[in-house]
Amino acid sequence: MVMREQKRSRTTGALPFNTAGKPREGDGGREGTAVIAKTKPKLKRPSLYRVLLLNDDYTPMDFVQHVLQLFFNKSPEDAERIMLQVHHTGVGECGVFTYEIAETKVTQVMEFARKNLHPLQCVMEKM
Ligand code: TYC
Repeated sequence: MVMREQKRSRTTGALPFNTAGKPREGDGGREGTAVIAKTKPKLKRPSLYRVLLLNDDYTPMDFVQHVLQLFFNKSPEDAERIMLQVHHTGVGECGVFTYEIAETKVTQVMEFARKNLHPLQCVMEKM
């Protein structure tokens, strides 16, 4: 029997002919090719949430301004403008954040208001 030297597949190391001298077909004719699974880079932008203050008849105006400066880093001028917007229209925007930050802000404001016995309401809404 004549044994020819065979070159192994670079990718699988398989020999191209079997011991009977027949071409291997176990790979459906793809011998020498490699399948590389593409994994999609799943980069989704996080959803954003608007944090809002709601109006009520009892929370003092200066307390609301204080909240806006303390928890939302607003200037005294912006804090007054937003407070008046809430006072006149019923609702005003404190800021836009990702879910966890928005949730934390709402919790902090609500706790601060309750501790000071004010009925101030702070909520978040998906944009
Ligand atoms: N309406 C309140 C008042 O007249 C002031 C106020 C403003 C309360 C904004 C809540 O989110 C608020 N004292």
